[in-house]
Amino acid sequence: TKVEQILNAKASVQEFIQRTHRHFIGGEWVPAASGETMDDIDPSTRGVLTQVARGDSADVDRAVAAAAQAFRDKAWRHMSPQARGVLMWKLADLMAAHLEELAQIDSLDMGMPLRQAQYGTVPMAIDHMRYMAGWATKIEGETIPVSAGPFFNYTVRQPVGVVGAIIPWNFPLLMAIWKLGAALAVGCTVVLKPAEQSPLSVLRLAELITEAGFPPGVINIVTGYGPEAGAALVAHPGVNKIAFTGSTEVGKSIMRTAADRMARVSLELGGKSPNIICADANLKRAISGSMLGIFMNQGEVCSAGSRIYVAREIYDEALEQMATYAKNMRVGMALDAKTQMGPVVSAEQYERVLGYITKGRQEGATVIAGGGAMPAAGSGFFIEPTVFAQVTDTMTIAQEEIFGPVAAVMPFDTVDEVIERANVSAYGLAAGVWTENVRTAHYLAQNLEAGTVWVNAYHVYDAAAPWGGFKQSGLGREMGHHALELYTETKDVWISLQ
Ligand code: TXE
Repeated sequence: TKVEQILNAKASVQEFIQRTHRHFIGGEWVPAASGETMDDIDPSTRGVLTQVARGDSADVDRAVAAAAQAFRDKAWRHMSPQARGVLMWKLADLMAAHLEELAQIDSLDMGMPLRQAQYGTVPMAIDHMRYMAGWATKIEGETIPVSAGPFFNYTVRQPVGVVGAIIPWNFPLLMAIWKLGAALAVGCTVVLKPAEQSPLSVLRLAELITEAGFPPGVINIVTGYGPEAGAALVAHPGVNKIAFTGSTEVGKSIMRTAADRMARVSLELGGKSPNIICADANLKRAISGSMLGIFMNQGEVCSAGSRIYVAREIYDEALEQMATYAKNMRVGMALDAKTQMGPVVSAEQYERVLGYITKGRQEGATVIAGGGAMPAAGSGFFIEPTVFAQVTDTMTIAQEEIFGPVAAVMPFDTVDEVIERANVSAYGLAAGVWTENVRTAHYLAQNLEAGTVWVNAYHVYDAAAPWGGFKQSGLGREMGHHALELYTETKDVWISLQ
């Protein structure tokens, strides 16, 4: 079955995947200093797709040195903002020319349904690169009318330096571009560590980076495990800023390590996002939107709407429609164009999600759809789209991030009550609201503790709109012009006029 799924890929993808994969450092492809490699698994089949270099601190040292040198080198430092923007746009064009290939690689590597990769996430990555390319020429300072005396006072915004970017496996290419876009626009250089589960699209991106003509060392990629390559990057004194997307637990440890040298940190962490369906909602839209909210990308989305609160008067009807929706989803091989939901990413994630389903049952919730593994879909890590009813706020499945296709559905009585229950969570990434009443919509949007609130929609994103979490969902905002703040230092200059 391993061979079957790869054989469905484009010839160029098959050829790429079967190559020897190395680190990309200083514009060169180099093996791990230790000579070690690690297996990369296809979650749709559990077969080994290929091997990639297993990096450690020796490789990170080399990559940071290359990035530091590129940061000082005039090829990058003196490149005009416009030329930087043109290079970024060129990279976006190359990504667009290879869109289908990049989509297939992510799909094979982490189980994302091909149609989602091809029409959703890869196009979003291209849009993001183009949006950020436009910012390269617009990193402006201010002139400030100071009262301290006859001075001319102005600010300049300078790149923070070498960025260590660590990304997760759920949207491999897109997460890489979210970090690279803003960092390159302002003139930083980057060492990027992709997740060990899904490093391939980023390695293909490195080839396009070379083709676009970026100076060597501006972007470096070290593959490897989190506690080895990732931790070495976080601890490296040459890294000025760490941009991380991943679990809250690792995010906290990164912040602790970074504190020692005051490295800049931005964090995009977990969530347990509430999605609230009011009695006056357009139920048809609310159900399909909410099911997309939890099942998109197998629920492996930081902003998954995993706590669904439904007004009590429509609770039973909503449950019935959710169950029907979940049971009708096409779960299958990621690369199959008909697949709506693929496998979860790894054996570890598979066990973790199934463990939460068992826990939900044990704690007294009722499964109304799915509820277990799905071997019928294939030999990979397939889990049924699962909906739990009779969930209470204190149950584990209502509190912890499952990061899988599992919805916890709870009734509510009043808007103020649901706000309080929604906000009890330690997380605060996103929230959904379904109502036809404009006052209710604004009232909920104002009062929910979340970095993003969607009204009568879920999972909509745009390069221009800021993204990030309240509370333990993170620190800082990616996307939009807000992201530029994460990669610049503001310098204030005083010129005496006498
Ligand atoms: O995340 P990790 P995992 C959540 C989700 C999931 C859980 C575990 O709930 O079930 O986290 O997933 C690197 N120093 N999210 O274990 O470990 C790692 O190599 C430096 C939510 O995959 O946080 C990878 O590149 N780096 C999330 C990245 O961190 C380290 C997306 C993320 O892996 C490291 C992913 C260390 N000590 C998981 N340890 C979201 N916000 O979307 C690991 N890494």
